[in-house]
Amino acid sequence: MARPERAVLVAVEFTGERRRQSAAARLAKSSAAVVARGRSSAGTPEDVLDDMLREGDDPVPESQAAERSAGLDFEASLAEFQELAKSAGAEVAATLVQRRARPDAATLVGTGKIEEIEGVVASTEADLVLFDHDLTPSQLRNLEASLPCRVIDRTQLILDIFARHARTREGQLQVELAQLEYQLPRLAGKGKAMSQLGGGIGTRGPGETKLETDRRRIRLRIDHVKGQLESVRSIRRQQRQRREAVPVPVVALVGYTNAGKSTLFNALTSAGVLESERMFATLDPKLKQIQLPSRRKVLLSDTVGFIRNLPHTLVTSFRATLEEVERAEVLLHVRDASSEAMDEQKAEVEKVLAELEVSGKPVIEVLNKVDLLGAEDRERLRSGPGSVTVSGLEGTGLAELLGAIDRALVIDPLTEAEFRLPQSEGAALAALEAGAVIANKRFEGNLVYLRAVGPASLVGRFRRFIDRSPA
Ligand SMILES: Nc1nc2c(ncn2[C@@H]2O[C@H](COP(=O)(O)OP(=O)(O)OP(=O)(O)O)[C@@H](O)[C@H]2O)c(=O)[nH]1
Ligand SMILES: [Mg+2]
Repeated sequence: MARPERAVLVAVEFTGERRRQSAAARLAKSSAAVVARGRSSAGTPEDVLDDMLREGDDPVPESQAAERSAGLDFEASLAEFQELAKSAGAEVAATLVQRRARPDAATLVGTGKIEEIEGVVASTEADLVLFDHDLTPSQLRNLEASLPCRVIDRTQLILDIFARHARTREGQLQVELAQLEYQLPRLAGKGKAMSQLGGGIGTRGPGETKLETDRRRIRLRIDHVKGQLESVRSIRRQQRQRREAVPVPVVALVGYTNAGKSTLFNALTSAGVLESERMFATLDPKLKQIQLPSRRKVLLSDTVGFIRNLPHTLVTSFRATLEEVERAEVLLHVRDASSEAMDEQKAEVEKVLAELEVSGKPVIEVLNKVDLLGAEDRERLRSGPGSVTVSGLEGTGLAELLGAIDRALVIDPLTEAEFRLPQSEGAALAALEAGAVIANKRFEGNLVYLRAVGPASLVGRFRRFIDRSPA
């Protein structure tokens, strides 16, 4: 096996951005105030935000607790970045941190930091430098010019992990499309260099540079991939229509990457979906039918995990993969209850759900990995309303979770009816027994009496056998 690539990680924290973020959070909390102030000064919320930041050096001094929690957030995101790098197959040679008020427009980090990175790259013989931040095309170009190895930003890193994990044709095409669209504006620097090197007269049209042919090639490829995606999707739409001929509600597992969605999916279905300690193990949606305690059937859908600062291009390219989320009747928000960044992760997931415009759907919070918690923490979580505590790994709390799904499903509600059918109606009897919970079954002559609690659609299908005679 080839030696894993050695990477120098560069994490950046812009204290100015943090202040801006916390000001934005305060704004969001008092949206009424935003509207009022925004109107009076005829400004957008952005203007108001700028006002708030201009008001003084530190308009609202951060309390010590907030400082600490910001520090904790940074620690957690640093650990997450290292996990991302490992998930991409890199070996972490060193991790550098840069804190400054705001990004350098030309190189993101300062000149001194670049020299430091260069030194560390040389001494560790690293193959690449990973930035935990997005780089503009010109920042990428400038950094590549001053560093002796490849430079990769956060979006590219996540795209790379996605590329490793895409299994279906559609998933692979979506990743390729996102990669091409990422590359297009970043061709400039390399293209220019190449256009000076190559001078192939006659190989291109008059006045056309290498850069332009590269761009054209990428655009052509983008069109080609889009066309292929369209045909893959139309096949999937047909499959779905066939499936929807017998409508079964979809219950989608959503959550932060590594929260344990696939493990829970497998525990609920024993389907053998890949579980992995690597991030973004699941890229392609998996669907499997399960039966709830009420005997109603639902399709459980495992989906791609979300992450902090999920690149926007990915949200749009993966919209199709998240179609199951959009169609779902109920969402299971799987959360890693053992993570220190639990609340931050929840906020990130809710942000993506809002982008997918599915915030209105019923959500069951599934607090997973409780096996890793002490008795006290477990007790504290248990008392929370609207949530279920489980361990996907140990298979605890699953019955409770299935019951909660049953209660949350509003389509095809449960109804109860007394039936009286001839014993010769074997098919009807079998269908009721398979799809409903049966009680008080007794035989009288060639008749069967029973009480069934089941989905309205099933009970309605056999309403001709409902016993309306007084008991
Ligand atoms: N201790 C413990 N570990 C768990 C539990 N559930 C999942 N894990 C572990 O957490 C890691 C991630 O689990 P996955 O099921 O792959 O997580 P996922 O949410 O599907 O992740 P992505 O597909 O990458 O978004 C694996 O190492 C699992 O073994 C649990 O209940 N308890
Ligand atoms: Mg998964």
